[in-house]
Amino acid sequence: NRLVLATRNQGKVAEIAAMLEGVGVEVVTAAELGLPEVEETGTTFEENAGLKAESASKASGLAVLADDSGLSADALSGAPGVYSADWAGEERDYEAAMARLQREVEAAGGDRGAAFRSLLILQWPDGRRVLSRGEVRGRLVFPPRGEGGFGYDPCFVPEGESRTFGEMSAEEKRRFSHRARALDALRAELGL
Ligand code: ITT
Repeated sequence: NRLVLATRNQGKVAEIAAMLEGVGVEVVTAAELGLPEVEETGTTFEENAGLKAESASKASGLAVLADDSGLSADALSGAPGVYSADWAGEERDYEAAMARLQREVEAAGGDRGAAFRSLLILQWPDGRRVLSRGEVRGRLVFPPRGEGGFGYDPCFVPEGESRTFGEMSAEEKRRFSHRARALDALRAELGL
């Protein structure tokens, strides 16, 4: 009962593996299996999650779970969105990405509204797919705060909170997160 996490992002791996504890699947990662990296040429979360799911499925012959996600700023009409990882560049420099976000949001009038979104695709070896989405609204804070989580977590405060995702424990982030909501929706869909 193995499930491949079709991601190279260790932050996603940690969160998804923790959320799947007790579900009765053995989680293996794309890196552990030496699966090829995928070029994310899509322009939507759905397309990119589909590319990752298809590639890992073909290469492993196992059931796979892919996540495509990102942070969308209201002031920037949804950017960086699908391009959230691109903003961090090859070096995965999220301090630079958050500094750019602050500059662009301020230049665009300063609206701090934002949302994290996650799109999950579970794909079986026969090609069958189930797709689910999760979202959390909140606001951007600068300078970023906290060492927890990954990516843009230090500059995002979910609605109803005063701390950033970066200032929360993994368990606390999970109470709000787009990824937890998408995975809950997926489990509901599957009756798990
Ligand atoms: P894989 O494609 O291998 O899964 P990736 O990091 O490139 O890894 P994406 O293409 O989906 O993943 O890019 C999503 C980016 O959005 C990710 O790199 C983070 O910067 C950001 N992001 C998504 N979920 C996040 C979260 O829970 N906390 C902080 N940042 C997040």
